[in-house]
Amino acid sequence: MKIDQNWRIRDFSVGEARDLEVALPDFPDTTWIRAKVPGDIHSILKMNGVIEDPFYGHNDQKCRWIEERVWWYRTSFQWEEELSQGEWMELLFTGLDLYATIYLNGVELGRTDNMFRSYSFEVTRELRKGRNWLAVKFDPLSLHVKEKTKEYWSGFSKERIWTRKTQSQFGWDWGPRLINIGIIGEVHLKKRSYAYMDSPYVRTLSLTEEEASLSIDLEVMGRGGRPATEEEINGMEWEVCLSDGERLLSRRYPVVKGKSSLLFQVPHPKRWWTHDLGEPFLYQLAISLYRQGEKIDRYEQPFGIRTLYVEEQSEGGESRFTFVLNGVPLFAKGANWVPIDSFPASVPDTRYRALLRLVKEGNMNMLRVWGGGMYEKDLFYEECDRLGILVWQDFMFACALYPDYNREFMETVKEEIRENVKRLRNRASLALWCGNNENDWLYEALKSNGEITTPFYGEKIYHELIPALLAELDPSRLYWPSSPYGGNDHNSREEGDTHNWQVWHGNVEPRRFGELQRVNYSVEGVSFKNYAKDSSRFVSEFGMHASANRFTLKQYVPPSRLYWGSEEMAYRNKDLHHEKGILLMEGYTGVPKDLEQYIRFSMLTQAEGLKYGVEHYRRNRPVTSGALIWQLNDAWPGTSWSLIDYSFLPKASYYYARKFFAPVLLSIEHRPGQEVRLWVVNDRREDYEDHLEFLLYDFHGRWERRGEWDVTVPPLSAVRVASLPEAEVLRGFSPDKSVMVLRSREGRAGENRGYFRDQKDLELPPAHLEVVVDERRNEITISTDFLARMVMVELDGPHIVMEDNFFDLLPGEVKKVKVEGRDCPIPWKTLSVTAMNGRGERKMYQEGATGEARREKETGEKMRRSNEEKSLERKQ
Ligand code: BMA
Repeated sequence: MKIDQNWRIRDFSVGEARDLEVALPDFPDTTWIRAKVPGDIHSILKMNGVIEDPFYGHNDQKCRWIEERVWWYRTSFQWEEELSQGEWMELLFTGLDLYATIYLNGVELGRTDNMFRSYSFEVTRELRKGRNWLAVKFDPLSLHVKEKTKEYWSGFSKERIWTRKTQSQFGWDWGPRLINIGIIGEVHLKKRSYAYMDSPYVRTLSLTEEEASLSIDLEVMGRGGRPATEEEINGMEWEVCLSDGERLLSRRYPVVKGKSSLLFQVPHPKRWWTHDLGEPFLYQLAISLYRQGEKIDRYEQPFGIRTLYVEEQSEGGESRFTFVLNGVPLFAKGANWVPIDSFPASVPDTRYRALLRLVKEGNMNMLRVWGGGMYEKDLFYEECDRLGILVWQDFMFACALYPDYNREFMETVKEEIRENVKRLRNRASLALWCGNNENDWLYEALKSNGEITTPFYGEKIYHELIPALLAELDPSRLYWPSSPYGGNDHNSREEGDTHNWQVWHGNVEPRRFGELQRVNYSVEGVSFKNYAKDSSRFVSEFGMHASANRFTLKQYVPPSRLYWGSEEMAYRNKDLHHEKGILLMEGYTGVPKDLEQYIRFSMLTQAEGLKYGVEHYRRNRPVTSGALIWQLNDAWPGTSWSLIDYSFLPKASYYYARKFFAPVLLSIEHRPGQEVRLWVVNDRREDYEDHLEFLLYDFHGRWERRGEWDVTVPPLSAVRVASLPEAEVLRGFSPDKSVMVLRSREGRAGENRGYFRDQKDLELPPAHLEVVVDERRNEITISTDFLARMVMVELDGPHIVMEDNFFDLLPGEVKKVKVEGRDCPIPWKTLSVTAMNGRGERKMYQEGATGEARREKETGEKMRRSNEEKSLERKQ
């Protein structure tokens, strides 16, 4: 029975109420605020109009009082069951954030201190026939951490290290401090009968075309959460069923020991693949426990049959970090996942599904669940299994030293790890366990800089506790102590995984153990061109900022403060040293002068920068085997490294990612003055055969072909097709007025384009766009006279996804774009289509749903045109 109805909340100041009174059944609560469970206090208060939207303006600061209060939840429920012999009742909380005390009918059941754990209590005697009252009290965090040591290294906040909750809630470099409080998971009243099974562990031991062999580890538990006795298991049976929708395999096994390991054979198995390599096929697995013919417990979950390991050394003995799925060494393409919202417990499931759908559509095959967030909800892993997306799973420790000398802390951490490993280990998508985010790397670097003088607190967690627990609970996956890790220093490009923060943060790389960690804040120091020097084995973080979309900014920034350079815009950017972003743009687009330019310049720099990096990394396969962008999403409407903003409007970089992460990539490698190299990267399992052509266009439409090649590219490889001297490619074209085009003649792979110069040095002519809108087919057709750079289609709505956006149009090119409103009907009236070098657009509406044919006049010098566009025009 789920207890999710009639919850109410109320706050008190510390010491104001007597706990045992508030917990009593007859304590008056009818005037309390109605509450959603699961959920969180902020969202409940917002829903009830008590606080304004914390994301609007500086409202987050206005809600700081919430974390200083004592919050009570109360509900009552009816319970009428008769218990038979061998039966008992348990009350289960799957998520409490954070310091909670639980009362049933006025009796204190226990206290909690870890939001990453679930808590269950036997309540057989405390339950009453009829109405029962449940109350949960949450203390302010400060009560529990006030007296704790806070003098050693912990990024962003000192108190967070003592609290086992999402660390980024204390404020991070991409989000504000918003401390969640509340019943964040489900509450269940559960009947148990004689015994139950403790999280079965199922894995693929061996896999061939003919047969898969699964091992299933099972444990029977008795009342009180202790292993069942021999007497209790006497006469019990396991039943394992595996169904592929048509075929049902089923076997029964007697329970001979409390802990058993079964083998289960699957003839002609269908494999689970990532979506880019095959079908993520899932069987339905059901395991039941029988006692004297009667089913007493059941576990059910989709299950993917696959093998997966990380190859750390090539056959030739070179260091590698390559995920090998069903024998296929893959290139991991994806991003880092941060909590979906500052208030994740209140986010509807549909939002998770929508974001993960964008991940798949963005051609990503791996996500890293980053260690400053949370072990995600089951739904997240369920979707990753279903969609064929691998998960790099961090344990939740980030950018700090953790008090591993404290016994209570270590005990709760141990339980947290035990529980989450058991919860997630059967997921086909789960690829790797990682001890923490950046703790090993930054500890050593900051110690060498003299900023840290203490021992490496937390070391025992990642280097002793976790590996020992995993050896027992999940030996099937690689455990990687930290990210980045491996080599000299921990962020070494010669081994393991790396975070490339040379770009953006200006870190001077490479560095060795003991050396100073230096930064270079200059155009060259932070430039994305530095990616070209990076031969990492696996890059698990790299990225740069871009503005959120205009619609998102308008939703959350008060109109009077919506301009470039406003204090409010700066407030949205939580990173230190805002000049880094300016330097990055300065090198590529030039420094923005207004909001319009900031949106365009930052988005273009991010998109082109990530393209530059990812194409480089992919061309470097097999030495480099993974590129995970920092970061996929935003937990609030801020300015950050994200590809997709808080309104689920993709930035330019997301649309670029669809192309630069495509399984077959045609790539142009070029640095000014150097030869032009043409590549094909084939991440598929089959040969790629094609006829490629390489063309040069000037911005006004003249074009010439520079070469044609028949290519056969072996599976899982990067091949250089041609190297051409720059002068030979240019022949009569000017480098600041032309663009290279590499395309498949049959259209078998996405076309790629490359400029000879950075954006700021291009001589773009004023282009005129023609836009035809077909509302009935949700499609727009855009064409241009001259090269149109960064054509941006905007509509005033959340979660509008296009077939393509932020693209360049060649002179004379006509492009159709499908538009999808995934949350709302498409607000066509707000449509705007502009190019970076646009000199006005003409829109024509085909007969729309209204039945009217409309035609808009030439908009001419549009208000929204940026100064940049004007100055570019003047140059012509
Ligand atoms: C890495 C991440 C995060 C951070 C990001 C951007 O350090 O692990 O901690 O948000 O870089 O600075």
